[in-house]
Amino acid sequence: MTVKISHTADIQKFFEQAAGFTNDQGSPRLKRIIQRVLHDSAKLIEDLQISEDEFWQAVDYLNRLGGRGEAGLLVAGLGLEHFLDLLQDAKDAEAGLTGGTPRTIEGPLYVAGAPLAEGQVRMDDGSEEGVATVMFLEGQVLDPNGQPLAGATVDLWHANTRGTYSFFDQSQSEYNLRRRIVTDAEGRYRARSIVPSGYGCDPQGPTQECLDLLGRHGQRPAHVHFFISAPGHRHLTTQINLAGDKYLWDDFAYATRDGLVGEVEFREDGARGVAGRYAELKFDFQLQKAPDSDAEQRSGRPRALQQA
Ligand code: MBD
Ligand code: FE
Repeated sequence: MTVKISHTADIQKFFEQAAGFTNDQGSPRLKRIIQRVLHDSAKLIEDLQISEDEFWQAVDYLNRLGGRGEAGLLVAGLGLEHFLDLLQDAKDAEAGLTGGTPRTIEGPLYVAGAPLAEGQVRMDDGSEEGVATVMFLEGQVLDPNGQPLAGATVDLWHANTRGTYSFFDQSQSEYNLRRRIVTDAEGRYRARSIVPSGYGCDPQGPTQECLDLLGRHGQRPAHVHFFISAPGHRHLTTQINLAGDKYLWDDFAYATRDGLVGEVEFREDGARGVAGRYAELKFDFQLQKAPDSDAEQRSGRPRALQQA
């Protein structure tokens, strides 16, 4: 027989008190959320008969997760960040806000304030020359009618050949493989960079520890992240995931979507002034009209900012 008490009036009143319902300070919104977290946690403890050992292991896990700065990684790996996209897609469909390039998750590795360039830029610091394949990444930003958007901001970031990101990988130079490009008169952005490798969770970290217990890997396909914005248009957070990658449709973070697969073409014709093999990746983005000015901005998610 399983004893259950979380539904009783006494316990509910107790958690309401713990969530601050009986005082008039603080945040009514947070009180409501915390009361729900407490109630749902108690119900889960009862329903799954969580042992004390399991409970305290979970508390310790959260300490270790935060200590390693991996909370954003875990929510991506458990599909919750992708769920937020699916929920927003459903809200958009209901509101008739459709069309344009699909959104997909930002992930936990953006850094604000990357160097700003007009039209074109080189993104890599040359430190992987001879190891990396040079990649020319270019395309147009288009409005809902397919007309080019001049003056749009393309804020892009990606990993190096080892699948790691500058700032989080302190061995890389500041803002390596991170740039903001303002589109030219034809709505074009052009970047010379390197072909990225896929990301893998730290095998020693708490996220991978959880994934191991779920029988899952922690790998992402090679990809490039984008924030695209333009006055009067809806902010777009998306990624290009690279065709041919083993993990393209087996992404631990569930970011790959139809319409977001990039075909890298490899060439060896000297046409770009690069000796030997290089890559081309062409990708256009189409924005929606912003329903209001808030929609022009990215979310208020707390993000890293490189200190000079
Ligand atoms: C990444 O590079 C990434 O894009 C996501 C979503 C999670 C972890 C690493
Ligand atoms: Fe990434």
